[in-house]
Formats: sequence, structure tokens, C-alpha cells
Amino acid sequence: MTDRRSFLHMTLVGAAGILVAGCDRISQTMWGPDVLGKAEGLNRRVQALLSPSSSMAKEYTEADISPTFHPNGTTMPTTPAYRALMANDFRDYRLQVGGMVNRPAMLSMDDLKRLDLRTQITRHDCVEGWSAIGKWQGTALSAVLDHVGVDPKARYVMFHCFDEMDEDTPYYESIDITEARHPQTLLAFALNDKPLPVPNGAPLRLRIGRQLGYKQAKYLARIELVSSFEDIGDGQGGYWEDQGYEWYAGI
Ligand SMILES: Nc1nc2c(c(=O)[nH]1)N[C@H]1C(S)=C(S)[C@@H](COP(=O)(O)O)O[C@H]1N2
Ligand SMILES: [Mo]
Repeated sequence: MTDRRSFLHMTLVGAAGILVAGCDRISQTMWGPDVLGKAEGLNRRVQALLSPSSSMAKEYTEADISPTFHPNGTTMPTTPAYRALMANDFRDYRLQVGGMVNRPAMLSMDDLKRLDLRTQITRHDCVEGWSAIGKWQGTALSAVLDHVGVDPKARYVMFHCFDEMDEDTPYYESIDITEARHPQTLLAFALNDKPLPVPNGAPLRLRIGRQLGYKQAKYLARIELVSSFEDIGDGQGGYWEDQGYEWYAGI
């Protein structure tokens, strides 16, 4: 398993390396050394024009659901905290919600289910070149944000996960408040009418409709509202972003 993971890791980092190398060449010949930073900002602005905050990801029908939903990345977290929860079928699980909020909370699965249930059939696209259509059931993240009351100065929602990628480097991700309040942004606990399987992120994962697979954080432990993510990890807003992937991973 370690071998498989390091292989995957090498493949992904390799692919990112090629992209970055390509951009570097352009930067030296055309735009100067800061092109990556500028391109990223430009990408976000173009994306905002092409898909305004209200645009919806395509939803599919039951007939479109993929026969299997290929698990990827971590498929079995090894951290003791996660293993203890798993041993008891996640009955003691609580999602921690904190940071720039008025009422920090520890939400049980039942608390989450009482807030705002949604079901949607959407497609997941991974940068490694595969897609899968799944039926997700979960709580709208916007309802969770309303429940805790967000400080108007908060700009991002950080997702901290139970699984560690390299030693002591937990998987994490972030989205902005607009994406967090999008009606298709869910904290999902069911896939294809069954409790979310462990390989797909049990007991709770993020599902956003309009961005790539690596944004869809699995094994959620904690949500944190922040005004900046500069001081978190290597400062790029997510585990894969810290390896060179784009923060706004529009499909
Ligand atoms: N916590 C955590 N979330 C994660 C990952 C991971 O390794 N750990 N991998 C990401 C990637 S690259 C993809 S494609 C999807 C895979 O989701 P799946 O296992 O349900 O297919 O989860 C994303 N979220
Ligand atoms: Mo992915």
C-alpha cells in the first residue's frame, strides 16, 4: 500500500511538474518570472466570468450512476483518532466547526441531518484522468455556516482531514465563502443510498460540483473559518496545492 501510494504520489507530482515546467518556459520568454502567480489570479477571474457564483454543475439521472465509484488517494486512514471512531461505526463522530464563527460547534451526524438535507447526482473528475458519477446525500454547507454564524471578515472555509499523507501532514483543502454557500456544496455522508464507505471518505466528506477531485476532501475532522490560509501548511490552501496544483480547480 505504501508502494502504491508513493507511486501515485510520484505520478501526480510528475504531472504537476510538467505543467509547471511548461509555464516556466512561457514565463521566461513572455511574461517574466511571476507568471504562475499571475496566471492563477487570471484563472480565478476568468473562471468567475465564465461561471458566475450562481452557475450549477450538471446533475445526472439514476441511470447515469457509475457501477463503481473508484476510490482514490487515501482509502484507509491509519491515524489512531480515526481508527477509534471507525471501530465504533462512527457513532462517536463529531464534526468540529470553529475559527471565525460566533458559535463554535461539535456536530453529530444526527445534528447534521437535521440542518438541511440534499441529494444530487454529479460527476467527479480526477486529474489522473478518470471520472465517476455518483449520487450524494448530505447537508448543505451553507446551513452549517448559518448554524454557527460566520464572522463577516472570514473569507475561506478550511477542511482538515483525519488522514496523513506524509508523516504528520494531514490532508487539507479550502474553498472560498461563495463556493461554500453554493447550493451544490454538501457535506456528504451517503453515496448511492448507502452510508459513505470508508474508501470514499467515511463518515463525512466535502462534495462541490464545479471543481476537480482533489478539492473533494474526505475524512473530515474539522472545519475552520479563516481570513487567510497563508499560515496553514505551506500556505497554498491545500495538500495538493502545496505540491503545485491550482487552488481554483474549475472543471
Ligand atoms: N482526505 C483526503 N481527501 C481526498 C483525497 C485524499 O487522499 N485524502 N484524495 C482526493 C482525490 S485526488 C480524489 S480524486 C478524491 C477521490 O475520491 P474517492 O476516493 O471517493 O474517489 O478524493 C480527494 N479527497
Ligand atoms: Mo484526484
